[in-house]
Amino acid sequence: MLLCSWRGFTRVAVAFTTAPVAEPKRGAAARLMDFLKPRLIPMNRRRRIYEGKAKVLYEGPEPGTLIQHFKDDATAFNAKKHEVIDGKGVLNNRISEFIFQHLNDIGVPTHFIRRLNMREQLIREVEIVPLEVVVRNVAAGSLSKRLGMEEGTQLPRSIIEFYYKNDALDDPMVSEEHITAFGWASPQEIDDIMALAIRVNDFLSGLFLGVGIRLVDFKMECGRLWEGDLMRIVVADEISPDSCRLWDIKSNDKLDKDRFRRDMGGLVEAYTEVARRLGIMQENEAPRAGAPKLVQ
Ligand code: AIR
Ligand code: ASP
Repeated sequence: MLLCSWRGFTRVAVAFTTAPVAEPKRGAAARLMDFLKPRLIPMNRRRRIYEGKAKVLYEGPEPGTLIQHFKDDATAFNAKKHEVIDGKGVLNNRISEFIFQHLNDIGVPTHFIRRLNMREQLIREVEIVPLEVVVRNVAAGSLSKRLGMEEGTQLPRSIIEFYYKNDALDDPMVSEEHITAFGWASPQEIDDIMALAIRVNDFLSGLFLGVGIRLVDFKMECGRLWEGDLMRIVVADEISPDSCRLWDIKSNDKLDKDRFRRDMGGLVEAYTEVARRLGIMQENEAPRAGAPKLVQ
């Protein structure tokens, strides 16, 4: 939709510039082209749509778009633990961009359009399904706790779980029965969500395995994207070391948010390592002591 209207704009613009316009009044052509100029809207003038624990959503430049801004805030246990970790937002923006762009490229629909700058990306506005969809390949975290299974145990097959997004309730685990009975998603939508979750898991597992990382588990969120009267379920939010468990294949070193949850330290170094292995950060971009700071 958006891209179409942009293409439309481009066509209009070309028509204005190439048509043999008879002596336009001075300045008129320039004014007609005004909409093509990037407009810099100061942060404090933007309309804030939603502020979450690690991200802010602002109104986008076109109807149906939003700007997703990655903050440096790290929270765990539903914000009972909170810290600001310099540089985390920049890393998550880049890593999530990389993953969502690849998902788009292999035909997995997502809300992602493009990255705008070090902390922000342009996304399609969707209606978020109030579920956290967790896919697990290896036992860890809450599954290990709940079922008394040692962390690191390979699961017999990938397991999909649903949690109801509600901080006050600590995101309780729910079944398909709860989801359909309370109208959070329809049976057809649950099927679509599970199909997406399996494709994302296959893609991510391979991607990370290729760079020596085991995808233990991850969380994703889905949204309803409306295109006229048609609606489809797309992958939304972010996929980053904040929302995945990533272990080094050889050493089992944790390269994810468990470093923060478990007070292990070295979070930015771990996220930087993930970005470096994926080929996102150029060698000369690696944070160095005393180096100039990345854009805030
Ligand atoms: N997750 C769940 N809620 C928020 C996040 N980020 C992710 C965790 C982990 C997976 O979901 O980062 O990758 C499973 O989490 P848990 O705590 O249920 O074991
Ligand atoms: N992101 C959630 C929180 O901020 C849960 C977690 O990651 O542990 O509490």
